[in-house]
Parts: sequence; C-alpha cells; structure tokens
Amino acid sequence: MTTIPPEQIIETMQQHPLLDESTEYGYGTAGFRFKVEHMDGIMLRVGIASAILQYELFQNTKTNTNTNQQPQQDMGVMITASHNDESYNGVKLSNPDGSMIPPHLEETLVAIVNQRDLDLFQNTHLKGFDFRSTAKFHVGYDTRSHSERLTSLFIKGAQAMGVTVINHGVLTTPMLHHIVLHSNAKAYLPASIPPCPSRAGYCQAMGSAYLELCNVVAPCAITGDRSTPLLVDCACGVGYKAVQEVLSEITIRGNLTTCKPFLVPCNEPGEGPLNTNCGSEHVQKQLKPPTWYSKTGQDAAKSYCCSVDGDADRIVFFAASSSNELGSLLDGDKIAVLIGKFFQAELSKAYGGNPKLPKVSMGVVQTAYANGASTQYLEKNLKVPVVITKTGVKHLHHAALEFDIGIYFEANGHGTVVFSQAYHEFASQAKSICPALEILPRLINPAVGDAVSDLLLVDALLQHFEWTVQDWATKLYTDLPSRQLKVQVKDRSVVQCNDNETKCLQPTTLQPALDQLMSDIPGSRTFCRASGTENVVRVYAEAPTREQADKMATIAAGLVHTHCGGVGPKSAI
Ligand code: G16
Repeated sequence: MTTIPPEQIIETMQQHPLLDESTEYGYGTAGFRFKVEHMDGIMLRVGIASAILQYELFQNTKTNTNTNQQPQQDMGVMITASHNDESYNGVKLSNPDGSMIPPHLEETLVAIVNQRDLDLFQNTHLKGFDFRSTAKFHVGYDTRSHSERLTSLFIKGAQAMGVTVINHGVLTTPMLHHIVLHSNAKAYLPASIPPCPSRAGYCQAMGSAYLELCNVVAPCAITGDRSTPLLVDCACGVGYKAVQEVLSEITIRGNLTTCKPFLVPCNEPGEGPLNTNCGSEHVQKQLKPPTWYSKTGQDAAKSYCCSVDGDADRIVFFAASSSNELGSLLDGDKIAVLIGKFFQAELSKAYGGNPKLPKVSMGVVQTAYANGASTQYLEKNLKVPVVITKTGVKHLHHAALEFDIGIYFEANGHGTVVFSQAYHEFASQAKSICPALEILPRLINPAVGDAVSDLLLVDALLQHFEWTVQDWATKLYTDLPSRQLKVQVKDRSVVQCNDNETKCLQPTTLQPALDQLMSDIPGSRTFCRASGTENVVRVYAEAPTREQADKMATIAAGLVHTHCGGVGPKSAI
C-alpha cells in the first residue's frame, strides 16, 4: 500500500520531471546511466518502481517451486556511474541472489520510468496498489558529490510506495550485491557459507577466506614481509576504504601487525578526480599507468600494481616500466586464465586422490573484447570450453550458470566465478584432499564482479605459483596487440550488432568496409558496438603487431565516424 496518497506521489513526480521529454531513457549495459542532470527524475521514478518490481518478482517466483524462496526476498540498488567520470551518475539494481535484475524487470522499470502520462501512471500503477512486504531494499552509493542526493530521491519514491529501505551509505557495488545475497542466504547460499549481510561482515569474510586460502596454498604470503607490496590504484573512489578495511582484517586476524602491509591502497577520494587519469578503465583503455595522486614513497615503476574502477567492481593488474609507460597489462582475460589454471590443477589433485568424486564441469565466459590469444589458450591448452556473450556482466553471469564452476570475465576486468549446488557438494567431499576447493567460494563473490575479492584471489594464486606479475604476463600466453577507441556520434542507437557483437548489422554499409579492412591485414579482427554506459560507439581492433592494431583501430574508428554520423572532426578521435 502506498504510504502517501497517490495524488501526492504524482505531485512529487511533477516536482522532479524527466529532464528530456522526448528521450526514451534505456536500461543500458549496467542500469540507467546518464549525465547527472538527467538523473533526478529517473531516481525518484526508480524508487517508486522498486515496490512494483519487488511485487512482480514475488508474483513470478511464487509459482517456481525450484527457488526455495521465502515469502519475499530483499533486493538492492546501487547509485553509481561506476567507471564513468564525475559528470555522470546512474543506478544499478540487484536481484535477491545479488545478480543483475532479469530482462523482464528491466522492461517493467523502463516502462515505468518513461511513462510521461501521469494520469495513466496513477491509474495503472498507483490506484489500488497494495504492497505489504517484509522484504527490504538495500541501498548503497558511491563517492560522487551527487550520489547522496540521488539516493535520497530513490528513498523518497520507495518509501512513498511502502518499501522498507536500508541505507548502507557509501559502499562498493560488490559490497551492496553481497549484502543483498547474504540477506537472502537461506534461498541462495550453501550451508558452508555463513551469512554476513553487512559491510563489516563482508570485510571479515574476505579477510578470513584470504588467510585460509593462503594457509593451504601459499603460506609464504602471510609469514613475513613481502619484497614487493601490491599498490592498489583505487581511482579516487569507494575502493580505497574497502581495501583499507579488508587489509586491516587480514592484518589483525593473521597476526601480521609487525609485517609491512602487503597492500598499499592509493588514490583515495578527493586526492584526484574520480576515474580521471587513474582507475582500471584508464589503464586498460589508454594502456597507460595511472597518475598516482597518493604519495606513498613506493616506486610504482618497480612495483606490482593494480587499478580498480570508481565503484570497485572491476580490476586490472599491471607492471609499470616507467612513470608514463605500461610494462605489462594483466586484464580480465589473464585473470580468468589464472583462475582457470588453478581450478584445473586443484580438480586433478582431488580426482587423483579420490577418483570416485562426482564430476563437475568448468567453463569460461568471455565477450568479443577477449584477446584472441586468451580464448585460444583456454580452448587449446587448458581444454576448457569458452562461451562468448554480449558485453555486460548480466549476460556473462547468466551464461556462466550453465557450468558447475562458471568463470566469467570481461577483458576490462569485470568478472567473477559462480558455483552450482553440485559444486558445493563436491567441494565438501573433496575438502580433505583439496581444502582450497571449499575455501574459494567464500573468497569469491558469486553475486557480481568484485575488485577486492579478485585482488585477494589473484594475489594468493600468484604467491601459490611463486610468480611475479611478469611471470604471469609471459608464462601463459602472449596477448595479441589490441587497441580500443571511442567515437562520438549523434545517435549511438543507429549502430546495431549481431548477438555476440562481432558483426555490425546497421548501418548496413559499415560491416563490408570493416571486412575489407580485416582482409587487408591477415590475422586481424575489428568490430564496433554502441556503448550502453556512455554516449559513444566503441571500436576494437586486434592485429599481429602493435603498429597494425593501432592503425587498424584508427581506420575503423574513421569508418564508424563516416557511416554512423560522427560528431566533431575525425582527427579528434
Ligand atoms: C559496465 C558493465 C560492464 C561493461 C561496461 C562497459 O561496467 O557492468 O559489463 O563492460 O559497463 O559497457 P559499455 O561498453 O556498454 O559502455 P561498469 O563497471 O561501468 O558498471
């Protein structure tokens, strides 16, 4: 039941209109994400819609006997524009199991947010709406200057509809998804994972699982000073405090107070502009080390480094050869392969110790941005099946659920591992031979890509293999040189692609031109797609040499500019 009269809800909507009356605001790759001036009206409407979504989800799950669901389950909302700069904001919603909301809820949400006829809105959605729920909406937001205000607009809309909101304040996106998943633990978590639905619970869980994993696979990681600490570029966002808190958990729980910290969080909020010349998007797309706004006294050029993005759901690792050059980039593909290699070794140890253990499947999910060399290595060397989906973790996550161990990573460092119930049963039987198999689901955040969880996992695995970042870069496979560019166009919706985004279907003149370009450079690949988070068309090129990849990306971007209504001079791309 709405807690204020429907007419008053409509009045509030009129006070916060949608900025652009003619734009259809779409739920993009990861939620509504626009220049901040568009977000007030959207946020209030998302708050109002939250009650309707929870109700719709409940109606749908009531008939599904497999979900073992409670009468109603908590959901979540994160106010962030993640990797975008401070001029953007956005909102991503979380399912009760911590994953992204399914397409049918996206459609409901888009219809509600874009309903301009408020009389119709009142009659369709508010009159007679009776929402009585014990379920809650968990809310978190990032460090952008406008995020708190936008959060209060969400809360205003949600509370008017009778939704109970728990505001967790500033969080990383993965912490929010973890809290939602753990709030619905009975339905979605195995008994081996104790529920801890809070920020402190998340940090404790991460810290203790890291120590447990190191104890069994890499004791050297936690027994003394490390010669090379891990410098963490936190993009001047939420990741900074999260890394500090998890480090403090590890230090206290592991009795490491006398050791030099093995993690050095850098680039805290306020030291520099969010995601600008720093953070994972900058490092991965520009192929440049970040600006180190923090003065740590560490020599980044000689260090083992990583960069997370503005809401800490992605991470890439790197070695910086000098202050302006990237030595090696270890992106999401390299992370997926490292994790796959480790799982494979542990599985064969487990089956070696007990051949009667039940079989579990493992697969890796990537997108068209995955470096061709990584896909080839996974299929040919590790002999792991690879599935390619559309960009967007929501698509990868879904595909990964088909495996008992579903490893998914986008090249930009966004990814995680999901586990089936069969895996949890297998791991508990395999525990005496391979304790790591049972610990991993406590360190890995199965809800969503999580930079802090990935950071701890990668660190433990590198210590286990006794690899430096350079070893990791060279001992698996060598990346084919690639380059990504973005092109500003009048209307990015003119670009339509096939299912896995490897071919451009609209405008029809573009793909033949890209095909010609690829046939000119044997062993090359290029594609373009409209971004779902920025007003640009993205271009990817991969070729046998760095020079060819750079040249190809520039030519392909020029073709996009010509065929898709580019804005501004081509020379500015
Ligand atoms: C979001 C999505 C990612 C996607 C990225 C870029 O990341 O969660 O899956 O790769 O946007 O998407 P696009 O190429 O459509 O702009 P984040 O970290 O920004 O939320």
